[in-house]
Amino acid sequence: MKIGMVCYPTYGGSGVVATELGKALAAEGHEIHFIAYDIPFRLDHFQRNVFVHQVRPQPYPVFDFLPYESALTGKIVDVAQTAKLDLIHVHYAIPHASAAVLAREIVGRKLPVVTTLHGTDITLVGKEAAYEPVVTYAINRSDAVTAVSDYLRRATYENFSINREIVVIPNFIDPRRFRPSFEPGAEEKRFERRCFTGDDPAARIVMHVSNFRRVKRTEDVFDAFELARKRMERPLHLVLVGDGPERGALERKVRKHNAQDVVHFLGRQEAVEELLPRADVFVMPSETESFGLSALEAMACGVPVVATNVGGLPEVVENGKEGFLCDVGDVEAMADAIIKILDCDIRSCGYSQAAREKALFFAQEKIVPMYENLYAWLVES
Ligand code: GMT
Repeated sequence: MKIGMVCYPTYGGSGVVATELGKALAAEGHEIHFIAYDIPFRLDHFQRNVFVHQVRPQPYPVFDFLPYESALTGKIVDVAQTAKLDLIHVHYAIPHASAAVLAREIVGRKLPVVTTLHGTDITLVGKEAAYEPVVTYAINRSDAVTAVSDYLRRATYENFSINREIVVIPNFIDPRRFRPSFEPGAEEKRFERRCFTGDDPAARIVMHVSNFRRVKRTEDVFDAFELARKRMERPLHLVLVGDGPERGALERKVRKHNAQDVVHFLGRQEAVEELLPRADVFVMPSETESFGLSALEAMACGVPVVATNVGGLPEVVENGKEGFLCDVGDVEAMADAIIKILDCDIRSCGYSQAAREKALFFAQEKIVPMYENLYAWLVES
């Protein structure tokens, strides 16, 4: 099949899912055409059957704002005609879904549009009065709509006037790429951790990966870490991966608490699968999270998760099994959960094993065929 994959190329879960899905489908022999304003950030190697088409809105003196949606629509039309696309799959409703629906009208032939809802396109920004009618229209006029969790599916029906079916296809990981590094012995993990912890074998690492938007509540990561650090005998380090609007404020807070020696800001990193296995616990204190892909990636690396009891996170993490779920903002409970996880022996600890086993339910080879079946049904029907 020839598939147009429309996504954000930035550091964020929807772009990651689109890119990993495109790569997996290309490996199966499908021809994948990514359409985005830049190279998707996880598309870091050449791969057969993968093509990239950049959207470049042209400036003009009357434009205060560049008409990105028109440029995107034009690009989808162009790629659909040139590459003879069978189907368009858009990730994140705004503005991708409406652009694809309009492109389908312009192309004027059968060209099914699949829209995958990811999170704030429904739960935050999509609900804004300025966008809501367009999001509703685009969802209702897509040929198929998927949501990454049952929570997001329900939230879409609650917040929009939707008159069609929404199918849940959860996010996925490649279990061969995201895997624990501490099996069979703990030595390797200890060695890999040294760049953060020095030579102390008792030291432990708390990790957080995000795009540092307000919704991620990154200050809570530090507050929970500090509380846990003060109560624990062993040295504790916090490794923060990613960048975004809240990073500056957090850096200032870390300096104010004089914690620079134990808090490591790595900034944006491509190969998170090399970092996650070095962690002992992953913290995701988000205000809302439709799924929590980075928590799943951590779990696949055998890292237990402390997260908030919101959105789709309970569909990924079962409280007390693969980690703990706490109320939003309850940093005391998060610190208790961090301590509970770190106090148990890393090899015999059930949390790590449970985390890896749960992540295997979301293995690429189980989830990607769900999209393939949906595509085949749309193209053949
Ligand atoms: O919706 C967003 O905030 C953006 C989006 C992204 O591109 O990062 O994140 C969402 O999609 C991810 C992939 O499906 C999910 O794992 C995240 O939970 C979700 N983010 C939120 O709901 C805040």
